[in-house]
Amino acid sequence: MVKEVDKKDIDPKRRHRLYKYLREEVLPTAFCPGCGCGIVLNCFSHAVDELQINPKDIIAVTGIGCSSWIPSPYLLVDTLHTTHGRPIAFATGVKVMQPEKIVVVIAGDGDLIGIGGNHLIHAARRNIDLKVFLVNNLIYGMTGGQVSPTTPAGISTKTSPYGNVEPPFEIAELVAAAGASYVARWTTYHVFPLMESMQKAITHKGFSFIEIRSPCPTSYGRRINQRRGSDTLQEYKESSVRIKDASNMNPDELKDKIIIGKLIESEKGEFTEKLRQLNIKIRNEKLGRYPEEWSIS
Ligand SMILES: Cc1ncc(C[n+]2csc(CCOP(=O)(O)OP(=O)(O)O)c2C)c(N)n1
Ligand SMILES: [Mg+2]
Repeated sequence: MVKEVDKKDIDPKRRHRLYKYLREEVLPTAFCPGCGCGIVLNCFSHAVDELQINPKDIIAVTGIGCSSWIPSPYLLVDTLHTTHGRPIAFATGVKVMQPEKIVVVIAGDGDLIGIGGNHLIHAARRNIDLKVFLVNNLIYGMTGGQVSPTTPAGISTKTSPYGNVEPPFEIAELVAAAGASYVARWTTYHVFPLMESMQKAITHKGFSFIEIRSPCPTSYGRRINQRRGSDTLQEYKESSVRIKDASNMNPDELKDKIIIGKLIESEKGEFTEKLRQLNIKIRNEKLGRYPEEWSIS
């Protein structure tokens, strides 16, 4: 039998440095064996640690789904566990009221692209400074495996038992086209590039979006003969193509490939910044009507 170690007995100097970003009282995580959510949590914690960010400066917003558990309850930052499909709407409100905070959204494909798809594309269009990490496991994982907007055509799921007849969204391309200023796609196999991309997203000013392809052996993998998370990681290893190599390949060669890397990185006006500038302009133009102490700079 493994002896339980009382956490109070551990020498603080020997404790892993990432513990300070995690809510220890709820560890270990509730994720299934082979789930990619733990890898995303690990990469995000490393990214924050590498950037030496004070966790108090982060507000993490999430919806409903297995991937929504990554920030809430596991991250030791201020978290807002909202309703299914609504994290970007809540995060927009948070960012408008607290523009100095790093506002992060971590949620799933069902949440951000299915029910929440409208919020996603409009937030990208506004280029609001949110850091959105989409955990794309190609399925509604938490609710038992219903078809999602990223489920590939032909796949049999709970709600498409004879095969999915819908084509999936190429979500990173869609978000880039909608106006986001940083967009990348990685998988949970590519942990170091993913971590560096998260650092980039965190420091970039504007709507930053990373599609993270992530295994769900429980609700999706078993449908495609990937019963272990490592089977899916093997697929990511074999099927991923760097974006610069993909540009020299034809559509047949790119069939069933995962194109990884940075799709877009550009500088353009950010929503809350523009809003603030406008507020200053209007308030100062009308200053005569207000007491001096109300003026803002
Ligand atoms: C308004 C509403 N509709 C449906 C649900 C049921 N529901 C909870 S999680 C979920 C899907 C989660 O899928 P995804 O966002 O991809 O997250 P995953 O579990 O795959 O990480 C659904 C449909 C809900 N909670 N609220
Ligand atoms: Mg999902």
